[in-house]
Amino acid sequence: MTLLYTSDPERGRIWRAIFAAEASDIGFFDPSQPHDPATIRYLAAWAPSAELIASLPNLEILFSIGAGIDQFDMSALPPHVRVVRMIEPGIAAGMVEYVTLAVLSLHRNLIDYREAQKDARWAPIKLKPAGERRVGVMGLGNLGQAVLKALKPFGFPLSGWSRSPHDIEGVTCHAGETALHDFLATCDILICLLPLTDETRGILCRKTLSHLPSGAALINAGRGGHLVEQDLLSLLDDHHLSGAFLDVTEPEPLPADHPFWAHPRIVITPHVASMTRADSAARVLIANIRRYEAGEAMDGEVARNRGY
Ligand code: NDP
Ligand code: OXD
Repeated sequence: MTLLYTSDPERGRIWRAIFAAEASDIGFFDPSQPHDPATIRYLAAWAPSAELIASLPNLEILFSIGAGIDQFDMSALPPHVRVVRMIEPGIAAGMVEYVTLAVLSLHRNLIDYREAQKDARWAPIKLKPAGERRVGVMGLGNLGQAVLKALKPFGFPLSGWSRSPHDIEGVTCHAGETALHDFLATCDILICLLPLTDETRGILCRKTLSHLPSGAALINAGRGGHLVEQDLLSLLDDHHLSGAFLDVTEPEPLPADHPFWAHPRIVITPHVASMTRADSAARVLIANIRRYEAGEAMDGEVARNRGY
């Protein structure tokens, strides 16, 4: 059993130590170490090149270092290779913090106060109770559900939208394309936590965002490819939308001359909503390799034909 690890060296050092202490039967290599490519059965990577994939004739599983797998070039991956995304508590904890920060900032008018401060303007805005601010999450997976659970105690009316039906206590759940417009009509704050697939690329566009109530705000922590940038700019400029928190853009990094940087109603963060935590992720990976070796289902295995 041999794993090749090709992501950042700092995490690699932590992983190597955990593998040595807790799973010494699994060989742990990085590309700088001499190794026979034919012995590699598992690859842990963020965006492996087609050349690297082609050089591993006995690859069985590609493990993503992160929650997303849209960065993989699936056309370079032989059909029998299984793909597993990362589900570990550090990613969910980071996302919960980021989305809570963004929802509370929007709910408490932080964008307006940031603007007022620039002009030394003392301009209080009447408080709106949380019970009157409807929050909706696109994507009811691992992260969407963690975020909804964290938002519940504030008292926001909560809703969610996913591909297949879900039943989550305290959340009005909608499913499928035909339910999208009804869902959007109930979101004063819309949070995107979808994976990027052929079906979801460009989903945050004028056609869909126009169904949000007037004055609604957007939080995109999914992928930059979900958003049609020009549509967001024109909906903000028309005052149909009141603000946006964007953690993800396309491309990344966002070019220095991009209009998002200077827009007074947009808050940009550089894809930092959450980060894979090295220690917990190493243990999740070891557990998944053990499950696979035992013929059991792996946590986070992706349906390759579905794209997530
Ligand atoms: P999951 O796979 O657990 O959940 C995905 C959810 O999206 C599911 O509820 C799924 O529906 C829903 N979905 C997928 N396709 C559609 C569709 N066509 N229409 C409606 N709903 C759809 O993913 P995670 O929660 O773990 O992660 C979500 C995404 O968050 C990642 O793919 C990544 O892009 C992003 N991310 C961003 C980070 C950041 O730092 N900004 C960090 C980590 C992740 P169903 O339940 O019916 O299958
Ligand atoms: C991830 C990410 O997918 O950091 O984990 O975006």
